[in-house]
Amino acid sequence: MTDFRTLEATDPEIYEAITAERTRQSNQIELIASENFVSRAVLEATGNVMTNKYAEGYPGRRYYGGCEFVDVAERLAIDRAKTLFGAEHVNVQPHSGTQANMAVYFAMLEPGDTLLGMDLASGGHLTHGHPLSYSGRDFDVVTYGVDRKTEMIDFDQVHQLAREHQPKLIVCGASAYSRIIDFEQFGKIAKDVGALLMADIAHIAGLVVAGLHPSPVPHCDFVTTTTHKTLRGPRGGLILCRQDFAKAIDRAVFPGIQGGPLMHIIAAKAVAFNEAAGEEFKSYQAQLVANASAMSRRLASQGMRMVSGGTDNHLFMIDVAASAGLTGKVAEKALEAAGITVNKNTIPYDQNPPLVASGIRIGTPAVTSRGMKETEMELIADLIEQVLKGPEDEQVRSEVRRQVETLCAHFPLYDALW
Ligand code: DSN
Repeated sequence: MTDFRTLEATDPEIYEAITAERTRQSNQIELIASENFVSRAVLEATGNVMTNKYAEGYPGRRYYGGCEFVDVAERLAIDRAKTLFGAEHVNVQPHSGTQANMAVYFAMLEPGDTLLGMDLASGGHLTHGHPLSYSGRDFDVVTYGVDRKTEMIDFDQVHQLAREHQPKLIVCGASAYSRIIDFEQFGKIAKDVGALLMADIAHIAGLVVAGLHPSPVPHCDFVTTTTHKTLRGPRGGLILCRQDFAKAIDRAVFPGIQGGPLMHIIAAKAVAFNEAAGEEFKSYQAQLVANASAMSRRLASQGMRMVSGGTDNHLFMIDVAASAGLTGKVAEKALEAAGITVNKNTIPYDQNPPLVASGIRIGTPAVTSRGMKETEMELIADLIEQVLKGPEDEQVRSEVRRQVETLCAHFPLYDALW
């Protein structure tokens, strides 16, 4: 029987965990480049009765009755995403970025086909062919990296590898790369070797929508993204493709790799796409780029080594080994203890394994969503510098923690909701 008591009454343990997580998000500085804080409207749309509905299939072609209203939500999500990205075809059902990438591979590749992707240590993603991911298990993977000196994509290397290995699919896009990605150049290489081209813009989707990063859409056969990073929607994935591939992609998502779509999440994606079409979203994206630039410049001026020398987008990487004689693991822990959340990250040509790493990755989508600007970025940079210079110093940690809490109190988060 349906229990209409509140979550607090029915499951105090989970209620407590959620409340504690809200407090954690409110009281710390969130600098994980792939995280963000959604709007109240997106949050509301993620928790609604559409979670009850089975809707295998696509709008107007479902395997279940009673889909008229979820059809409205999915059609809105599709139409809004098409307009937002200027895409010919859109599939809004992937549960995550990993599933979005899997669907493209499932649609286009056979086991043993060659895939050319960016390697993880240089800033790529697990699903771009890493041996521990499905993408590295089923395909013959060749990887490109970055130039040792500039730490930027080396297009001569990409072209040479593409000519030599004749991949069926080239994957561009990254998870830890702070520079503009030249999708046009990738498009030329793919054309030259007769390869399909997929861009994974999970990190930069918001910048692309706002015109702050060149769009991959005119140059790629497929574009995948998550919806929860700079795009500021619910957790989930999205595929854009040329009309020629529409059927293959839709079939690959369902019934290929997924069953029933998460209709409440699709409704929330539609809300986020609507928000992303507005002018306010453009200024938000401009501010988050300005914030990343301000924070990285301040840290560089304090002697920190930035991978590739800086940033063009929402994130940057600090080489903490060269800058402070630390590992990424130690830096991440010390900053966390001081109320600043980042993630350790391998840097190009890293000597340390991923769980230790020589770098930390820093991004500004979440702090910008709270309303912070350049002045706060410089203050945060100073706090980071203090912690990295005294990672074990309890006094430094507690003083930084105090300043973090004061700063957070000036930029409240979801306070009106609970
Ligand atoms: N977890 C995402 C990121 O942090 O970039 C990638 O899957």
